[in-house]
Amino acid sequence: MKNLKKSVEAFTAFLQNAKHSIPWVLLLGEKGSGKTTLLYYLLSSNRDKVFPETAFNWIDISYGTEWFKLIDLGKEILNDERIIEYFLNIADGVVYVINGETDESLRNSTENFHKIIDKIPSNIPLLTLINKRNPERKINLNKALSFFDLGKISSPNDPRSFHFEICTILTGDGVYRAFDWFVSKLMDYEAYHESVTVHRVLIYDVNGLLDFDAQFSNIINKSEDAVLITGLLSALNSMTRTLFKESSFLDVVTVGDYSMVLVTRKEKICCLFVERGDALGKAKQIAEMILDIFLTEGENGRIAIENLIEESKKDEEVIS
Ligand SMILES: Nc1nc2c(ncn2[C@@H]2O[C@H](COP(=O)(O)OP(=O)(O)OP(=O)(O)O)[C@@H](O)[C@H]2O)c(=O)[nH]1
Ligand SMILES: [Mg+2]
Repeated sequence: MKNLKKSVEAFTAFLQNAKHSIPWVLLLGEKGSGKTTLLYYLLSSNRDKVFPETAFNWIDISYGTEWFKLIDLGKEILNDERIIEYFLNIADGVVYVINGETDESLRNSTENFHKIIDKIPSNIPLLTLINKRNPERKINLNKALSFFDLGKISSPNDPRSFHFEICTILTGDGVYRAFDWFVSKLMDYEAYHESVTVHRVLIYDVNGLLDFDAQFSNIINKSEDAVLITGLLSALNSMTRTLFKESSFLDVVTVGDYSMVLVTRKEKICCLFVERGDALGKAKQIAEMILDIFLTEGENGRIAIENLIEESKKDEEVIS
């Protein structure tokens, strides 16, 4: 029991601190409304319609060219309000599945929905699926919406991005229409645009002499380290060229938590120290832009280079 408590604590601490490289989406809705069916439908629309009973699904879903993580808490876990609140705090979006099988189930489901709506942060998108409206029990959206108190969902003082869709998850009817909206909202968040955190920039010539050094954090913070790394990279580069003939250059070296991204032009090599897992294509673009500045302005370009790196932390538009 003690061990279990410990591992739960460790897991929740991990969740709290985990970096969301893709958005995390929490599935909510009363038991039997169709959450797990939805998860499996998104995972593969051709799958057998029999789902394993699990307490907790935590699965990366690809949607077109985008990815998000879907968190499906089984019915036992969903009974615990504290757990739901906890997951609402770390979610980047919520999908609420309403059981719309009959008018009565729709009424019950919307009651539960209204109980929790205040706890769903208004700065994340909310998709509400009114499920199980099989063709023989069609309902129009206006009628379905009359069960909801829209003023509680979004108000001028506390607006939120929300969308309703009537669907039959079992056959997929309506699911893509709903997720086209939802995924585009999820991806609007700047955090999921590629960002690169540069810790240090070194520019050296092919002979291994250090020309430029700018530091943005305190990893490898001694100047002699920069000279040492420059020498090492230069040696590795000339070895690469000897081994693989003429124009081969190193481009990425990953050590520990950091990656060194190298770009070469006109006898100069720019090395960026970035976070492991950062978008490497973008890091290379930044390195090329830095080299452009350095080759035209030399040391006078330092401020332009520093501005470029600040921008790359938050805004992909600068680079693309
Ligand atoms: N008729 C109909 N049945 C559906 C539809 N979607 C799901 N179901 C059925 O509803 C039942 C419950 O679906 P689940 O996906 O397990 O529901 P859940 O929300 O994950 O339930 P818990 O995990 O118990 O909270 C299953 O038998 C599904 O086949 C639908 O669109 N139409
Ligand atoms: Mg389920």
